[in-house]
Amino acid sequence: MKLYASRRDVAGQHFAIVVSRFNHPICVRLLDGCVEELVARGADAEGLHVAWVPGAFEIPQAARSLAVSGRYDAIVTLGVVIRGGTPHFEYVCQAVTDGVREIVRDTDVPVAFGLLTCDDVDQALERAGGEHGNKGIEAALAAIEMAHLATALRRPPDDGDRPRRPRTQAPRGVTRGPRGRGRRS
Ligand code: INI
Repeated sequence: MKLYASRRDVAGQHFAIVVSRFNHPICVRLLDGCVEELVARGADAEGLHVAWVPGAFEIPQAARSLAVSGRYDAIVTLGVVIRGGTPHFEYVCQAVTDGVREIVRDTDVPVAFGLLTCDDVDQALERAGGEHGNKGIEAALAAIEMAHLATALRRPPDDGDRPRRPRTQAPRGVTRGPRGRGRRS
């Protein structure tokens, strides 16, 4: 049996973080938790690249640009959406979720989903360093683990004489970079 080991140490990988400015005080807590975790696990603080965006809706656009640059082993997305009295909440949450999922599908670059979707500010604070932990830390850990796994899965071990299946084609508009990453053609 071949086991792809889970690794939670940073070993020379490069990470970018996209963080939303909307609900800024809570987003800063997520960002602090994320950066502290990456550094505690071996990342060079100077090597972490952080892109602020106005609101959560803008997260996928920035994350996609970073992913297709081919410079990062994983992207972390951080933001806070708080339910109001209109359906706006649902539209923003859906757009971010769909957008992040599409980046992963199109580029194969891991994107950790650190978006809080809460009914009120208290719920968000509880998940940004409060009694329910810090989702920025969880997103950092997911990014590290998936960066290792994605690298390992791009070069699976040779399993003897078992015939290889043809590689699936990249989606239209995306070509594989030298390290197997998605790049826009
Ligand atoms: N953006 C957020 O990140 N969180 C929110 O709670 C939020 N609410 O509630 O409106 C929010 N809206 C802004 C949105 O993300 C875009 O920045 C804006 O629509 C401009 O495109």
